[in-house]
Amino acid sequence: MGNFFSAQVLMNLPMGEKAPVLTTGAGHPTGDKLNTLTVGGRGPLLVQDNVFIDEMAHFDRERIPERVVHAKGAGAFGYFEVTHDITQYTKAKVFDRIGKKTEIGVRFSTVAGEAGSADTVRDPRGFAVKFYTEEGIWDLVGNNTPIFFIRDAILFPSFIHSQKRNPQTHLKDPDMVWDFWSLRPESLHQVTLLFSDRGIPNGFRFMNGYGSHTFKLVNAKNEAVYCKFHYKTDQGIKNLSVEEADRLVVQDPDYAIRDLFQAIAKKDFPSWTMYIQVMTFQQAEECSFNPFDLTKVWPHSEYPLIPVGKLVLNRNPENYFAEVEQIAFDPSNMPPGIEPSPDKMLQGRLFSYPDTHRHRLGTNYLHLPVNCPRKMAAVSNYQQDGPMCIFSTPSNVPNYFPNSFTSPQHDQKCKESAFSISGYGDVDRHDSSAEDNVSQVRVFYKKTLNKEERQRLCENIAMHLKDAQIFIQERAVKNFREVHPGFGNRIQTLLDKHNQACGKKEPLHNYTRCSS
Ligand code: HDE
Repeated sequence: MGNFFSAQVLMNLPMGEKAPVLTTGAGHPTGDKLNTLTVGGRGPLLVQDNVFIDEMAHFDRERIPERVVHAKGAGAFGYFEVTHDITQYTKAKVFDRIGKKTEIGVRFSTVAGEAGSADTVRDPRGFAVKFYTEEGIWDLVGNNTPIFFIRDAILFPSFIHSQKRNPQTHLKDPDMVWDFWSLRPESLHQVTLLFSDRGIPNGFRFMNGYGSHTFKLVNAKNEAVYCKFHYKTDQGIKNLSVEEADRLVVQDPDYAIRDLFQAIAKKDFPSWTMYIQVMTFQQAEECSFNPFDLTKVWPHSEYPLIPVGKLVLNRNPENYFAEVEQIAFDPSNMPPGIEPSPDKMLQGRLFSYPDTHRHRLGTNYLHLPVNCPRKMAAVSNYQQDGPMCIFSTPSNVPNYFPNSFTSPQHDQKCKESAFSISGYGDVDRHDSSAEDNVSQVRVFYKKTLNKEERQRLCENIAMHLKDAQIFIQERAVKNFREVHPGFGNRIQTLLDKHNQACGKKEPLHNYTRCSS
């Protein structure tokens, strides 16, 4: 690639070494970068001032669309090292021997806020991992929670609309948030987790990560099992209290980015231990709940955690825009041996991520260095052209397939595993809303949380729900009572206090309530 001066080169210049000559984007050495070319000292600019035009035209185009969700984030790089043998489950070469190391890129993020928002707010955290494997890129694009608000991808755009800004007032609107959540009780599990202590992680180093979805692993004998990926922080879990988080929103809205960058700069490299859970196809058939339902976890008592390896982050980005703003994760990037399950949310994401990258970064986004497979997985196919095309088929190879000449050939060994869908039933828009939405939430509320954590959970919910209209509060409390009467009653008691104190609240919108 060209003789680009990356910060690396400049930073490594020995003291006293002559700095490079300043150039235009086209490489012309520049004589004067402090004054525009004018007629006399007071005269007008000349359009032939290429130094000015080159600089200003590029400046006008510096911003690309921010991510529609997960806009605020931090990135770092490092490696994944295999510590345990799981080749009985998967032929994926990233796992093929203990001690094997694979370069990784990770981006942490909040979900609902814009790129300039604070990163200490109550919000799930993105935990996206890019493995530059010898069989191409593997993107495991998860969150810091093993579940999600919804179980059908078609609801996602509306879900996100309800969490972001009101289209008229441009304000966050508790009515929108709680109207959507209370109308979709499958959100109860993730909402309860979100308002627990883990809803405000202390930065990105002290939280776990999850692939969240159910995936499929296929071994060398083409035998398949279902699996879930977990990465547990080796730094231990640490959360921010509501008070600390509120203070940081004002005093240090980039707290989490700073914490990660400074830790790595000080060589205090954060790491996570990767585990998988495994479920056979037989177990999936007999499972008491839908094992592909993203609002549910697989109980560790029934599907124990199996250790796999370590993720270590030991390099900060050289340039944030080039390596973090432009890194593009795509759940459909899976090497042979790792495949999607029928999880409706994962299926929806297989389309959406490459689609959004083509919009945000252009059709050749995989040519960008941070997204490009490494040399050992050199791309060889018949794709060509498109804006910002950096690689294309060599001139001595046809640009079509099949052909009669020496050219890239497919390899049957890399085919996806075949599976039968006979037991799946008819093609229909199957309504999943009535599936069990409460039993795993009840376990979390009654068994996982202790008394103090339950009290803080109810206070956190009431502090947010209090700003929604009464009829929405009532519907939400009814759902929490379904989980556990004490859960709903405790929230209602807290709401009564707030409602008495501040009386009826005027909605931030002028929607007319429907009769049903
Ligand atoms: Fe995302 N999500 N998502 N998401 N998501 C995006 O892709 C989407 C979901 C997650 O640091 C977008 O590049 C759909 C679950 C992370 O660059 C977009 C659905 C989980 C990131 C998108 C979901 C995630 C994204 C927007 C419902 C956890 C940031 C910008 C089916 C398992 C990755 C982008 C990064 C980003 C679509 C739900 C995690 C629009 C359609 C569930 C960590 O493509």
